[in-house]
Amino acid sequence: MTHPVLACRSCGQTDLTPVLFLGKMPLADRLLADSMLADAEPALTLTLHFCAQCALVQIAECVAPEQLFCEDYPYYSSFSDALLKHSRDNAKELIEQHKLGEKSLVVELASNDGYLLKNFIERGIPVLGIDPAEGPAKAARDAGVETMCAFFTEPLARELASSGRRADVIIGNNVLAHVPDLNGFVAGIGVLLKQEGVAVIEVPYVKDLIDHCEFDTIYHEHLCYFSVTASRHLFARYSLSINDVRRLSIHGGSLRLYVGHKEEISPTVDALLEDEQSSGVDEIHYYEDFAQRVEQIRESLLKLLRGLKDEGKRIAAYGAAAKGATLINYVGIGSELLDFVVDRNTHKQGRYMPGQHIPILPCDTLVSERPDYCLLLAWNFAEEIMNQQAEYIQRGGRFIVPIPAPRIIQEGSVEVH
Ligand code: JHZ
Repeated sequence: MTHPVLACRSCGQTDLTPVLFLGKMPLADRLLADSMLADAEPALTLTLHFCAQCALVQIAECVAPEQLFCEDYPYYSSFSDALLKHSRDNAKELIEQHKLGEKSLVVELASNDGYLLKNFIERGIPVLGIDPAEGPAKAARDAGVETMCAFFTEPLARELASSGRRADVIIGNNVLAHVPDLNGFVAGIGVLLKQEGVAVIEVPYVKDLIDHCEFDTIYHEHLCYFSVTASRHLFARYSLSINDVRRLSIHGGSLRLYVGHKEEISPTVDALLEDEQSSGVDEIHYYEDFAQRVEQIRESLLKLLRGLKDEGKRIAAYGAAAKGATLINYVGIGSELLDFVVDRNTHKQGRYMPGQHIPILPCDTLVSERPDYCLLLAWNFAEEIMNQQAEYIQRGGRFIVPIPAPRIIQEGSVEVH
């Protein structure tokens, strides 16, 4: 089921340096139904490595994508208002900047439930979504977004291009990290993108991951963790140029790369490359104390939760996020500490967290059950979630934010980094 990679997924170099060993972990988005609880669950090693040749950070393991992004894939983008706004703003800006209209084509790779493409449809702009997960793809079609249920590959790009469907804009948000054949995927972008077109790619930023110790965003779905340095090597191999880049706060810190066939590199790209070089993102030293910092979070979070339990407090968690599965399984937070997890996503409710088998319930359970503390597993949406949970907080409930260092949030002090 998993095959350790022997070579860098981008440049092929075979001498990867280990950075972090998370032990054996369940598959983060494999939420269990009642009928699955008695069966043995897959538990696979999870190890982070650094490629000294092209600076790409990556895990060594590779689970078959068909197993991860199946019909049962529970992640639906539309459950976060902040993400919907982020996507709407992105679409609006692209429509204006590139003067998109009824003769344009916008293709989204990993289009999920159509959360982003619907913004183009509303403005009469033709779109095509491509996503391998049947559940979200069906939701997108039901919402009127034309969606192919498929993995995006270079052969698929050739098929589309030869049938006259080359794209003015290709969007790929949170997909590059999930792709085992990185080179084929990027080659496909080159084939599908019109000569004057732009590919807009969002990836979680490895510098934010390391600086803020976001180790929970490491799971089997996320094969690679990108910097501008590593991305530039990858895209350049296919004569694609990163012409602009923005740092975004979404998902704990992301990069948005603007990629084209023509080289028109903005000073922002060089500035960020220089910043990466001076902070050492392209060298192994940068990653050397990461494992130790992760261990500190594990110890202090366990100490905090056990201390609260010893005082007789009840604790629940918010967000059956994939990152939540890494957090509770690596730290060792089971049902002796957490009573339940709440999540807005109706596809997740009624299921159980992988590994620890903690039940996932609707969000109003927080107010009806009123646990004293709520561990915020979806800490990347802290502001949005705490605003929604004003009643829980008013009645005395307190959130615990685990990353970058475990802390209890006092009423009225929502801090998000
Ligand atoms: P969320 C996802 O990871 C999926 P996850 C994926 N693997 C990826 O690449 C990264 O994002 C970038 C819920 N929620 O999105 C929804 C509420 O209940 O941070 C989600 O289940 N109420 C493709 O799964 C979870 O929390 C709310 O108000 O780690 C958040 O998961 C909000 C805002 C969210 O990421």
